[in-house]
Order: sequence, then structure tokens, then C-alpha cells
Amino acid sequence: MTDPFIDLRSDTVTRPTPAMRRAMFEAEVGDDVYGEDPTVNRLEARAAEVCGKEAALFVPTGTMGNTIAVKCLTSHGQEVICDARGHLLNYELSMTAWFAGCLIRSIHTSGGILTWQQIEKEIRPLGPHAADTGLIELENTHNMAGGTVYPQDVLDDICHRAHQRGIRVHIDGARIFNAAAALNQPVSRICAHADTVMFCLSKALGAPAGSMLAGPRPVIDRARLYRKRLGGGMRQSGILAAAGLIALDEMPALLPRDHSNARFLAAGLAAIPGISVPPEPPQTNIVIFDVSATGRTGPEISQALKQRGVLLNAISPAAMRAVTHCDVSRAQCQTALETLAATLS
Ligand code: TLP
Repeated sequence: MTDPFIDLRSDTVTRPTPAMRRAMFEAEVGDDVYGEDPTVNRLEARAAEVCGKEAALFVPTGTMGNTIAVKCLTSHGQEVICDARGHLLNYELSMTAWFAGCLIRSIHTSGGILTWQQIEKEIRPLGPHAADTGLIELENTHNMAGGTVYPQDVLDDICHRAHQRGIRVHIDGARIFNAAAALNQPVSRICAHADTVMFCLSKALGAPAGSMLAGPRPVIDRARLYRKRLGGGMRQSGILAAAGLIALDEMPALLPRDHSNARFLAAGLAAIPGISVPPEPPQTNIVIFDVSATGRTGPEISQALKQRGVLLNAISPAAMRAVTHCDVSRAQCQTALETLAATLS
């Protein structure tokens, strides 16, 4: 069935491929709370291997993966450092506070990329007035900064120096496969020195649901208990894991096409009067652009585009976000650009 909309709201909107649907239909399943779902077990082993970590856990969402990671790597009352536009801080219903009992100390960055120099100034030792820093969280790629990628030396430097200070590092790698495609590096290299990494099967990799949390075995063993506490023990979840295995094996190769479509979109957007895009072309599949000079707000434009068959979200009154993915073609990107230009003219 053809979708009547060109949907650039997010890569979360992707639908499972025919191969995923077939694998789901045929999946061998068992009760995963007893550890007896062979397909989930295979997915967890494969995810651990891809990330170069000892073990991995299948969780329903990226939010749950991040929530559990923060809980496992901190003690109640500690501080967690992350970038000010981070998903952890802004889009996860304060789960860091709610579940782990920690405070986020955020840092304003350019492009969502933290450096050790910035982090070091915000690290606090435990004292009569200050809570200590327990964790640094890095978002790679960075969603609201426009799919930016950590330079590997910057990320490695943060991990090494954090560990020297006894501080752990978690990567929110919801889109780490996009980072891997952009850097032409395996995921295992990107997260080699971080303690844990969460990545989403349900975004650019196109699976219908699910994320993975990978790390040292003792951490993942505890993570399994927290997943159950949060209501994430999913029983015959091999149905979903089967799609996840296809996502891991078949979808990363397609990501360069999404990145090229994002660059195409950014170039086209720059040519529309009133729209401004960042000077650097997008590194991955996300384009954030400013609409303030069009005389209309992001939500107004979003509404008008919807009437014409294009779905595009505003992220503030002045800014919008376009996300490319496997269910949007180059021709549809072209149509979206023409529709936007016509809407604004
Ligand atoms: N991102 C969603 C929205 O929540 C904004 C999107 O459309 O991009 N980390 C990052 C970097 C994310 O972008 C997201 C989702 C998550 C974590 C949470 O994943 P889910 O939605 O599976 O809980």
C-alpha cells in the first residue's frame, strides 16, 4: 500500500520490511523472562558482538535503555553530565531524576558535541555542599543538533579521562549506526571505551520496535532486573527480536543513501527564501533548519504542509526538523522541497 504522505517527521516512522515481516512470522519463540526465547537470545548475542561488549539486553524502547543504563552506572544522588540539547535531559520525562535519583548537569555545546575541556569544569567531587559526578552521557549521533557525529578522538579522550577520575560513560547511540556509516567505522570501534551503549533498532534500522543496551556482563545482568521492574519483561518477544536481527544485518548498508538524501534536502532548503540551514552539510540523516525569516512559525508551516501531503515537525517556533530514512526516496525529498517552496510562496 502506498502511503499518501511523505513522512519526514522522524526515522521512527519506518515500517518493517518484507524480510522483517517474514522473519517475525517464522520466529521461534519462548518465554524471555525465563531466558528461554531463542530469537531474543540470538539478538542479544549479536548486539553484544556488534558493539564489542560482553553482553546486551533487548529493551522495548531507547528511553528504557537510557533509563536503565543511568540507574546501573550511578548511585542515588549523584550528578550526570550531558549536553544541554540531549534527549536524556529534554525528552525522557526526567527519568534520570525519577528512576535513578540523579541530577543532570547540562553543558551548552556547539553541535551537541561535548569535549573533555568543557566537561572537566563541571565535574564535582563529593563535599559538604556538592553531589559528585557519577556519569557522563554522550549522544552520538546528536538528534537535536542535526545528526552530528562525535569525532572519534574527542569521544575516546572523554572516556579515558572520565575513567581516570572514576566516572563512567554511557553513549545514547539511538542512531549509532548512522555515526558508524558517517565515520566508516564499525560500531564496536565507536563505543570501544564507553562503559555502556544504547542503540535503537526502531529508528534508522527500520525495525518495528526495540532497542539494545550493551555493556559489561555484570551491568547487563543488573539491567535485566531493572527492565523487569520497569515492566519491560516481554515474554515471547522473539517476534520483535526476529525483525531486530534483520535490522542489524541488512539495514546498516542502506544508511549512506539516507545521508545523501539529507544532504540533498539541506541543499534544496537553503535555496528556499526565508529558510536557513547550518553552513556544514548534514553528516547523517537529520536536517534542522531555521524558518524565522519566512514570517511563519514552524508549527504553522507544519500544519500547512500536512494539507499538501508532507509531514514535517517543528521543534520550536523558529526551527523544523527533517529526518530521512529507508521509507523516503530521493524523488519524495524533491517533492517535499517543491511543496515547501510552494507553501511559503
Ligand atoms: N527520538 C525521537 C523523539 O523522542 C524525539 C525522535 O523522533 O527522534 N535517544 C535519542 C537520541 C532519540 O532520538 C530517541 C528518540 C531516544 C533516545 C528514545 O527512543 P524511544 O523513542 O525508543 O524511547
